[in-house]
Amino acid sequence: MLSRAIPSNTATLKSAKYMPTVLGLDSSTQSLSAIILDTNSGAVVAEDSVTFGAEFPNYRQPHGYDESGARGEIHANPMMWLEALDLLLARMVKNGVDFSKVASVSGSGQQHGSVYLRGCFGKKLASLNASKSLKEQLEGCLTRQSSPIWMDSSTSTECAEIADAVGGNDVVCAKSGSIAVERFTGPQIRKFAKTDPEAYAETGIIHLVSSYFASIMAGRNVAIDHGDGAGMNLMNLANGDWDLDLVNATADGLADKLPSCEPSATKSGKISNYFVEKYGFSPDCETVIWSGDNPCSLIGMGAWEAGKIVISLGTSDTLFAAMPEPQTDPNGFGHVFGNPAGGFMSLICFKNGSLAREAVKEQFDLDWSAFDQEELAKTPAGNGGLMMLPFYEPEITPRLDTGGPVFSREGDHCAGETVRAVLEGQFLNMRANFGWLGVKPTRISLTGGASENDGIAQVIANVFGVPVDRLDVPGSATIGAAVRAAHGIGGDLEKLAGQFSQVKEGRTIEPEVGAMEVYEGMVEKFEEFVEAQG
Ligand code: ADP
Ligand code: XUL
Repeated sequence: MLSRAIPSNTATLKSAKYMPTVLGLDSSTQSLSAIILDTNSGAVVAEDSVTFGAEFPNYRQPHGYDESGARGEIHANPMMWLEALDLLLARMVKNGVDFSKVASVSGSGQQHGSVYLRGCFGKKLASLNASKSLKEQLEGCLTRQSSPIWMDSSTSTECAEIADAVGGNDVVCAKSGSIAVERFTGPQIRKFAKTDPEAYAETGIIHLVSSYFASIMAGRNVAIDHGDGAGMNLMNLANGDWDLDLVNATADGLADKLPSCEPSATKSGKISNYFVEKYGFSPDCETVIWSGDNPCSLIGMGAWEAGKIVISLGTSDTLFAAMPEPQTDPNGFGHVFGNPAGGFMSLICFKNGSLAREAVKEQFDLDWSAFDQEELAKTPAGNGGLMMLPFYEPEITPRLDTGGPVFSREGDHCAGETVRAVLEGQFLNMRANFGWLGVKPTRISLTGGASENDGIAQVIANVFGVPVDRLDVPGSATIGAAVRAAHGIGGDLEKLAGQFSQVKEGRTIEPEVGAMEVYEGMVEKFEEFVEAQG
């Protein structure tokens, strides 16, 4: 059984001196972003972002990852991420950003992705030379040249093996908060250990995307936090530490290759001298361990206490909320992660998020404004009975590979119908899969790149039948990372949320009465449609 064991960092909170300017970094699927917040005035001091596909065409990964691998393998290049970090910070300095004022830095990483490094990684980090690049100096540390990321679905065999070894998926779920899941790090590690045992044996430490970056910022190996650690099928939620049954069922010798697991507000020491010398950070700048993008978003949306439901429309779409009591999804699709403020959060991930919407946008050669203002607007709520299973890629929730989108009616569907069908399919699917949280939302907070789109926000408001609030600044994971940097050195979360997690005036979308009724009647039909394909 799960218990309420994951602690917050209240000791640090009371003792630390409050410092005003903080930096949040966010290494997401497609980009690396930075935001500097002044926690005295509530101002956003600076923001910048590097998009992997556009800025590093030499890696030939237009969306930031390589999907040419066999049977659902999707990997990214951990050296591209380092090039992005050097580029981003250098560009910010060139644009006049003064990093010497930053008192603390933390970050957010796409969840589940893993980086495999030699034992010398920690030593290398401690002696980085500011006149060389991170890539030049750290490339030799990799024992695996690429990192499996959250989109990878190639480990069904390993999931079954891990579950069998510990007594079934019920046991995996009760211990870790999720059944064994293809994209989670444990099954990915097992596959690596099986397919390349020599490289696995040479691996001294395995980091998540979050702890990899956090280690680089701190100049030493640092911990994985409870938010991101819970996405590995390796951490025991009841005590916030590695679960040795799961670890031993995953791969031989794994316990010695994992960093420690700590509360999210843990400080990880002063910033590495590399960043002091190269980008002008103060040698007194503190670092705070990083978390996953969804736990960071929970903080950035001011939703760390139970009551708010957040929908994030990024590369994946996710629905999450702080949990009053930890409970797991009986269907095995949803997850329980550590809440960076202490306790737990739920998370449901839908793989067919922005990339499915982009596929429709590209199919009809639209821009985002035409997508909703022209095409969506042409069709009525309910699309005249036309439904779509919007699973352009094999879906995670529900676990279903339909080999592409499936319409409930055959024939040619025009742009307006297809735009509406993909959106209604996505949000009816969300509605059909969030019941296990036991929360009846009265409002929804919306974030992520696509939350800017009024038409998409309107469909969500109508499908869920509640108002949808959008924040002043769209990058909630990046803000959450910066807020966590402040929290780690004693900042007050309530005050920070008051400053940075406010709904922008005029940005709330109210549900439309007629449309709400149409969707109320469609949820069951949609569920039957899914069932018929399963
Ligand atoms: P991630 O953090 O996963 O990289 P983001 O939250 O930054 O993703 O969102 C990026 C996505 O947002 C892009 O892939 C794009 O499809 C989508 N997006 C950006 N602007 C719009 C818009 N106006 N309407 C719909 N989608 C948009
Ligand atoms: C969550 C998930 C994705 C990634 C990338 O479980 O797989 O949301 O965190 O954003």
